[in-house]
Amino acid sequence: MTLLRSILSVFTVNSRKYSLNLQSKKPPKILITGGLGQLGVECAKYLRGKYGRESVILSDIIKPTAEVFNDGPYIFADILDFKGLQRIVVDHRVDWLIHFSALLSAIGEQNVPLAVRVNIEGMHNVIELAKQYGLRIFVPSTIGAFGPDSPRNPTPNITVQRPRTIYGVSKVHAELLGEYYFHKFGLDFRCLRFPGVISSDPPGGGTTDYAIAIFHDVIRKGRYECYLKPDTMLPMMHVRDALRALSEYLEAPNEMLNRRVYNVTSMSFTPEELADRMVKHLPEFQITYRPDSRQEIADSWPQVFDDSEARRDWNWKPRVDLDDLVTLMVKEVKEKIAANGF
Ligand code: VAH
Repeated sequence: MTLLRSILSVFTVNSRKYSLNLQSKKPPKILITGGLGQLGVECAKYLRGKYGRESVILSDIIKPTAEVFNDGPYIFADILDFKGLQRIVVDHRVDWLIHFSALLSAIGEQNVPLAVRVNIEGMHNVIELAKQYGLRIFVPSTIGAFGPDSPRNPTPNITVQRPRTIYGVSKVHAELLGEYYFHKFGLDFRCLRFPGVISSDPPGGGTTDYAIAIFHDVIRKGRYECYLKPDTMLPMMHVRDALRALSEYLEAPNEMLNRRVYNVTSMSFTPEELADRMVKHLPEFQITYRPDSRQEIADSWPQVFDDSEARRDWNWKPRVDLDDLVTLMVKEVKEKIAANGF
């Protein structure tokens, strides 16, 4: 037993033991799909920090930058090509799958047939793949999985879900399909409903993206025109909390999980509140408001997210509050603009 205890002690990260199946002594081999979306690159960096550079394979159908390519294993993977996915799982002996491929809320509304193919057919492929190869599979869901009939403040983990975007519909489908495969086949399906995730990488077709674009525009141009009304409250989270939530949830022993889909959040704020906090760091800037079609989407979403079940079951706890988020974003966006000039 002492040998096992010493091996297990090697893997203590951030005072958490990650749940190893006792057979294998190696860290899990992780495949990330949709790797060049908002979360992929940062997620790969974070998990490589825990499991080693070669343990995390980033994939997408787009050519990566040299920086991303040199950061660790990167391969082509089309989630609409089931045979290709099977080959990757076999050739790379994948254990865990993190499925980030999806068209987000605003861009999905502009191309519904593509959103159906990528978000729904893609989900069919990865869930069947995970079942066939006994993978642990993580699929992100969203506040967007709720609609105008759902209680908005707070929005509990279990309540009516009638979303009004194809993105939301596809994510409710993913949640229900994952839970079905868990109950029917014992598949280790895990899903977190994220609020708007705030990272320094430019946004990608969402409705909460104003909270990222505002930093890029204000730092570059000293002004920002917001497409949501000043008092539009939405749940939000800094990417550091999002990746820690994902990782802690993926490591949680099955016996801790009473659900397979959990709300998680860090805070809720409005564009006005965000701008007020930014003034401390960026004195001279102008914000104007010109709501567009995304206002209707935001008005159908939760204002405050209830993540009490995640806190109860696997000890989720956010660490980055609004002031930290603004400080981190000002620093990181300035660095990105200085480095890339964009
Ligand atoms: C979007 N950022 O706005 C995404 C997310 C929580 C919102 O799903 O579509």
